[in-house]
This record gives sequence, C-alpha cells and structure tokens, in this order.
Amino acid sequence: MAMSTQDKVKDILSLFPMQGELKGIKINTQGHINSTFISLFEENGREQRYTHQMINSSVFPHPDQVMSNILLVTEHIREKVKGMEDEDRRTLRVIKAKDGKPYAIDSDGMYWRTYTFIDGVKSYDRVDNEEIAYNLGLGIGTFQHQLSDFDSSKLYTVIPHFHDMAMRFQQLRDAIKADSKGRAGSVSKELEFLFDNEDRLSVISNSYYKNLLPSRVTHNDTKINNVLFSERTGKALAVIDLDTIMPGTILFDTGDMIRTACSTADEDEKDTSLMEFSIPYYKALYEGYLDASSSFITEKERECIKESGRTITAIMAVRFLTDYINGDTYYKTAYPEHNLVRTRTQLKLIESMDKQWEDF
Ligand code: ADP
Ligand code: GN1
Ligand code: MG
Repeated sequence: MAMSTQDKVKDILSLFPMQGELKGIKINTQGHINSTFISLFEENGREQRYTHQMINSSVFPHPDQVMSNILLVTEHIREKVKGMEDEDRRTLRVIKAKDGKPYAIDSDGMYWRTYTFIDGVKSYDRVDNEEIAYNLGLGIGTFQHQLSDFDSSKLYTVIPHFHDMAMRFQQLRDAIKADSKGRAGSVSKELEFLFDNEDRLSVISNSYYKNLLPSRVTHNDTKINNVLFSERTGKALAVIDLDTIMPGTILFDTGDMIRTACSTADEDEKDTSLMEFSIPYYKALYEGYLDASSSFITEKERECIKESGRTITAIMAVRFLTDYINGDTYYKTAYPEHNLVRTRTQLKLIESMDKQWEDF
C-alpha cells in the first residue's frame, strides 16, 4: 500500500536533527503550492514546534536553488534584525538536515525542508480592519527595505518570467487551444473580459520586462497569509513563503498585497457579490507601505502602486483560469470549480477597482 503523506512526514523527520519526543503532527492547508505540516516535540518539559514542507517539484523543478535563495535571504534579514525584540521570530530559520543540506530527499525523490515554527502569531486570509491593512503595508515595506542592499545577482531565478503577463496570456491561449478537459467553452465570458482588457492590464508587467522599472529583490508572493503578525503587538513579524524570492519590481509585491488586503471577500468566495475593492483598506495599506518604503522607492514606482494592485489581480485571474482550463494541474484545489471560482473573484475585484478608480 502506498505510504500516506502523513507517514512520510514521520519518516522524513528522522533525517533532521530535532531533539526530544514527537508529540504530534498537524497539517496546514493555507497554501496552494507546497504540503505543509507542523510537528510538536517535547524535550525536558519544553515544547518546540517545527514546520516541515514538501516542496512542490512541478512548480519548483530546482528545489536546491530555492533553498539556496532562502538561506541567503534569511541570513541577510537575520543580520538586520539582530538585537531587536523578537529577533528569532522575524524571519524563517532553516533547520539543516543531519547531512548538512538545507533539505532532505524522501524515497520518492521529493525535497523536504524544516523551519522552526514561528509561535505567537496570527495569520489572516484577508483583512477585516484598517489596522491590519496598515500593518501589512508596513511589514512588506520593511521587508523590501531590509533587502534593498542585498545583491540580487546571488539569487537563482527559480521561475523565469513569473509575473510576465505576456507569458501568462500565452499560457492561457495555449490552454484554450489544447482544451484538454473541454472546459474552455464554458468560460467564454471570463475569457472575453481578459482578452478585451489585455493591453491595459499588462502595462506594469510589460514595463518591468522592458527594463523600464528598477529591478530589485522581490518576494513575488506577498499575499496576506504569507505574512505572520505578532499576537502581542499586531505588527507584521515575519514575511514567509520565500520560495519565489527573485529579481523583480517591488510593484509585484505592492500589487499582491493590494489584491489580498483590499478585498472584502476571500479569494475563493463563491458569491462574487460579496467581493469589492475597499478604499479604506487601500488607504491604510498605502500609508503603512510608504511609512516603510518612502526612503528608497522612486517617484515612478510610487506613482505605479495603485495600478500594481490591478495588474497582479489580473495576473492571478489569468493564471487561475489557465489552470481551470488545463484541468487543475498547478494549484491545489478542493473541488472541480475551485479555480474558476478564484478567477471570478479576481475579475470582480478588477471590476470594483475600475468602478472606483477616480476615488482612491
Ligand atoms: P505555500 O507555498 O504552500 O503557500 P507556505 O510556506 O506559505 O506554503 O506555508 C503555508 C502556511 O503555513 C503559511 O501560510 C503559514 O500559515 C504556515 N507556516 C509556514 N511556515 C511557518 C512557520 N515557520 N511558522 C509558522 N507558520 C508557518
Ligand atoms: C500561490 O504558495 P501560495 O499559496 O502562497 C502562488 C502565487 C499566487 C497565489 C494565489 C509559487 O501562492 O503566485 O499568487 O497562490 N505561488 C506560486 O493565491 O505559484
Ligand atoms: Mg503561502
């Protein structure tokens, strides 16, 4: 009988140097890409939790390069937060395997990594008050600031053209052409909107890939649940999910935080009438972001922040729809229409931004 992933976690634990007795393993289902587990160990009455992740090898064909990037970036941030309160919890800490590598490989050839679990935090899938939005903006701006003197030539480009809208539209066209699940015909309304608006939704992405915007170290996946907030202070403590750290424009990061923090419904809310763009959340987020970033961003970057939210929301719509048409091969899904539901919330969010564009 095939081994369950849960059993595999237990197996893989023996390759890492955790001390004490294993008290339990829980699954975390928040992310769409990796498989995440939390273990609890007890040693001499002291409890310690760890995060173990099986890296998705179809998304990241070179997990060793992903881990090289993560080690460099977390070490850089750790230096920056030395001496600060909660310094141990302000970035991920990679626990190397017993053989000294930042990952271990299981019997199926899958790569696993271990981090210390960051305790005493809250994580959100969306914002429900302006303070959270402000703190998210401040947190992402601070993260970018911490990395503003990092030499980006040290980073591997683990997913080339990750936020390249031209490539994403091409992937959508390829999916429609293949139509491997016969789904393309049922999404003509969504396709029509995207193709009708392709040019205007591609402006920021095209500008970056034509070298018209500064290239900086970019997280590339700054959705709100990739930021952990201190339970005690409410401030952003650590920006996690560092898999996609690569050179990019900081507008990709402002864009994804706007997409996920200025929306009034979840990314997979089925009732799209609940999805609106929230101007109060945007204002709070923008203020927090500028409080941390105004010293290093250019005027042109600042002017593009508003548009960056629409750009990244559109990129997600294209990617979710492409995956729906392809038969859900990229994102984790809980039911057959999941990627279509996600597409529709993103399109509704764009519509709501468009409607209120002059007001924020
Ligand atoms: P994915 O790439 O699948 O999104 P993430 O790295 O974002 O995976 O992890 C999924 C979730 O697990 C996060 O949203 C967060 O809630 C939790 N998580 C991951 N690593 C840690 C950690 N070191 N400490 C606390 N929570 C974590
Ligand atoms: C994925 O890994 P996760 O769930 O934090 C995806 C992001 C998308 C996001 C949409 C490597 O992020 O690009 O914005 O889903 N990550 C990757 O929710 O593709
Ligand atoms: Mg994540």
